[in-house]
Amino acid sequence: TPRVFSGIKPSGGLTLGNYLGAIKKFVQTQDSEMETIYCVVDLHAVTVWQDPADLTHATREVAAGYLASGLDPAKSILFNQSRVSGHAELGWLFNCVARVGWMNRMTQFKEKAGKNAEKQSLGLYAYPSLMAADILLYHATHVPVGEDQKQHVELTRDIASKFNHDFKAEGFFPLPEPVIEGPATRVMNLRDGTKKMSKSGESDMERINMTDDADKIAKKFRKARTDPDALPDNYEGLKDRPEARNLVDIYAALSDTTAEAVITEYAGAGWGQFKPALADLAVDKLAPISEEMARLMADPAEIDRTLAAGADRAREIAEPILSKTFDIMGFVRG
Ligand code: AQP
Repeated sequence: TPRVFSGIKPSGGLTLGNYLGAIKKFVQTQDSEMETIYCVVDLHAVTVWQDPADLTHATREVAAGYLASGLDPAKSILFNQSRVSGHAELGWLFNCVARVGWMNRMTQFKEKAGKNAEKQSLGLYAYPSLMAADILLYHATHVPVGEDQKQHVELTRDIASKFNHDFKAEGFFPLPEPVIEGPATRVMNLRDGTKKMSKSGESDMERINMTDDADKIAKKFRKARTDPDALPDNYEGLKDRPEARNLVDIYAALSDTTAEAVITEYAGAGWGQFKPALADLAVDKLAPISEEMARLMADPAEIDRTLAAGADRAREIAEPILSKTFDIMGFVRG
């Protein structure tokens, strides 16, 4: 059966990018035929410094974000990565399958490391190999992600096929497909339309957090960078206007329509009209979720129980696959 795996790092508060690019799609997928496994990938978060108390808080907050957005632990498996030791174990085996040259081509590492590659953790560099383990530990076939993760899913396919080939285990690891659909596969930074919106971006004004209140959301959209022109009458007209296009894409994703339909509705509108409409829409969609997140966060023990129960179910799927992997490679385990 097709199986879906995806995850979110607890490296800060959830953003509108995480919501539209990931969580919203995860929730839609849980009602399909596919088996769905969603993870709070805490082992990935520590590839950059995390204050321990912040990691604890963010782990629960990401879990609360999933649940408040409609993820149902009865339909999907929801857990945090570090509770299932198979991720780290398979991650190590994949470090020995993946090549240094492959890692050198990963654009996310280059973007995150900037000129300071030498000072980054070894974990940040090897991150895509652990991500491959996250997916393949469950023999997942579909990986819903934002555009920024496409290259890592492609690397996962490379690792799977090299493993299958090297160990003469054709077909053992499936070659998973990235699922990148809809109008908000890459939500951009509100202050610079050429950069993606990130949890850990420098300024809070560049992102909408899922926990922002109505005033903050309105203020951030009001101050969002745009150009002086009105909205064009077709989507093509936004081609060289990254900030404007981003706001239109966000509007489309929030209202479950296409960017073309939004343009048709707002053709010729100025920002004084469009931005408040966008802010109202965002508040409308996010307020019930952030209220529910706050309610869930008031009982951290309950969140922890949900994650523990999900981890038990995840382990049941992972253990035979990991065990078979060790066998294929010739490890003595009996
Ligand atoms: N701006 C975005 N637009 C669309 N999708 C996005 N995602 C993240 N940002 C956007 C998607 O959210 C999922 C979880 O991402 P992640 O938290 O594991 O890692 P990330 O992509 O590195 O997210 P951030 O917010 O940028 O975190 P930091 O700043 O800590 O590195 C993925 O499916 C991702 O595509």
